[in-house]
This record gives sequence, C-alpha cells and structure tokens, in this order.
Amino acid sequence: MEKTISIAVQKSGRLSEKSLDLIRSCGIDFYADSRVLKARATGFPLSFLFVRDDDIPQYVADGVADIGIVGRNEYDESGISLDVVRDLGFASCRLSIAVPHSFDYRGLQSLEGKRNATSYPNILSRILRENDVKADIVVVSGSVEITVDAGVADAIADLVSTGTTLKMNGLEEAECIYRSSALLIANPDLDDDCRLLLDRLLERIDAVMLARHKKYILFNLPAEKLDEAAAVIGGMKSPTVTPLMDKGWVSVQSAVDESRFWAVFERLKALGAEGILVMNIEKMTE
Ligand code: PRT
Ligand code: ZN
Repeated sequence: MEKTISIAVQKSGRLSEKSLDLIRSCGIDFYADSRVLKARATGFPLSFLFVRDDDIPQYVADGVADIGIVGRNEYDESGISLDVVRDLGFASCRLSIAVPHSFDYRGLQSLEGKRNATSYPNILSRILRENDVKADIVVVSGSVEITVDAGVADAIADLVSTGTTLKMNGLEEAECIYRSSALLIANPDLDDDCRLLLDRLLERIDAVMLARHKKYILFNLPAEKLDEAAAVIGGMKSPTVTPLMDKGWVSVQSAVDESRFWAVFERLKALGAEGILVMNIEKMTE
C-alpha cells in the first residue's frame, strides 16, 4: 500500500481556510466537508484529520497525525515539544495585556497582585515570571474581554488582531507581550517514508510561500538604461532581456519583492520604462 502522510488541520475557525488554501496551492486536491473528520487528497499521498485547534499539538505528539497546522499560541500553550518545521505567516495575531480606561498601566509591573484573565495561562505565567511579576491568573476558555466588566479580573491577556473586540468592550490595548502566526509542526519521530513525504511537501510549500512575496514585472526600456534598471531591480542573478524591433529598446522581465515593488516601479518609470506589466507569481524557486 502506498505510504501517506497525515496532517491535522483546524476543522472550522480562523486557521481552516488559509491552511487548506496553502495545501491547494501546492497542487494537492481534496474534498473537504465540514461534516467529515477525515479526507484523502488526490495528487499527493496526504490524508487530513479535521479537528479543533487545541487538540492539534497532542494529536501530532501521539502520532494520530504526522504533521499539523496550528497557531504558535496554541503550540506554546500546550507545552508539548514537537518539530516546528515552518512559520507559515498567516493567522497572525498578538497576545496583549488590555486594561479598562481607569487602570493606570505602566508596564507589566502594574499587574503585580492583580487578577489577570486569559485563555493562555502557561504563556502568560511564563512572561510574568520572566519579568518578576507576581499576579493571579484567572483561566477562562473564551470571552476573556468581558471578565473585567463582570468583576472577575482587573486586566486581561488576550489575542488581538484588529483590536476592535477590545474597544467594543471598553478595554485599552496596553502592551503586546507575545506574537503568533500559524506554524507547521511535525512529530519529531517520523519514519523515513514520512520524512521523505514531508520534504516533498515542504518543497511545494516553500515555492508557494516564496512566490507570495514576489511580483513578476515585464516592461519596455530604452536599451541604454539597462544597467541602471538592473541595479534598481537588484537581488537576482540577471533580469531576462529581449531585444525589441525598435533597436533602441529592450523588453525586461524579472521577479521583484512585493515589499519593494512600488519603489522599484517609480524608479523604473523615472528611467523611461514603458508598458509596465505586473503579474502575480503562483510558485517559484530561488
Ligand atoms: O474551535 P477551535 O478550538 O478549533 O477554534 P478556536 O475558537 O479556539 O480558535 P479560532 O478559530 O478563533 O482561532 C484560531 C487561531 O487563529 C488562534 O489560535 C490564533 O492563533 C489565530 N488568530 C488570529 C486569532 C485571531 N487572529 C483573533 N483575532 N485567534 C483569535 N482571535 C480573537 C481575538 O481574541 C478577539 O477575541 O478574535 C477576536 C477578534 O479580534 P480583533 O482584535 O480583530 O477584534
Ligand atoms: Zn481552540
């Protein structure tokens, strides 16, 4: 029987869609239905286990799944030690201390002797300990933001992405103490077959992730500006240059980091580039 590698993915929540999108972008197809707990991919020997995110580190540790996608917060909170294979970058958020407006917050020391509600007691207590702060931790599994108003806590440590939830509950984000994004985790004792499959999968994931941060540009340029344009584009072996019918002009193609894209675009225009075409890249290798 063909060997497969199994991946635990959040069944339904903030990680689900992006986890499945990433796998689809790797050319791996499957049928995912919110009612099923397992699925088998086509195009790659991969099977899925759809579960709650809190359970993913334990399932991977127990070998119920070989690998998994989970927020760094859940992984660290679990206290389980696994291989962190990649930081996938999506579902990013921060764990922040938030306080009511009446609370005069001046750093973590302000929490000394106070009641702090959180769903991440292990992460919070580690950070408080590292900062020599002795405080009570009130563990709640959800709706942390209502605990201050309910009178069970003086401050909270909760995940934040836009900050809207805190504001809507009359709380101020006082300090970010920890950052999280989705991780690809693996059981450290995978057998050789599984490790080979993981390496094949990683090759695809890396190609997709690299491409996500790049744009492909194509433009026409006066030939005498070529050296300057190459310097502007930078970070690559050489742009592809094709002569045009009009002898004084060339067509240039290259990948550019998305973060530098607008700066590059403006400088190329200033050099006389025309007909600039910009395309998304689906996959690429370095
Ligand atoms: O059912 P299951 O246990 O699988 O899911 P869950 O309810 O425990 O988790 P889910 O789907 O809410 O989040 C999964 C993971 O997404 C988390 O463990 C984080 O790694 C990550 N993530 C990213 C977030 C957020 N952003 C986020 N904003 N998790 C939670 N939130 C909460 C936040 O605490 C706040 O209450 O979303 C609310 C809205 O945030 P604002 O700041 O945008 O208003
Ligand atoms: Zn959860």
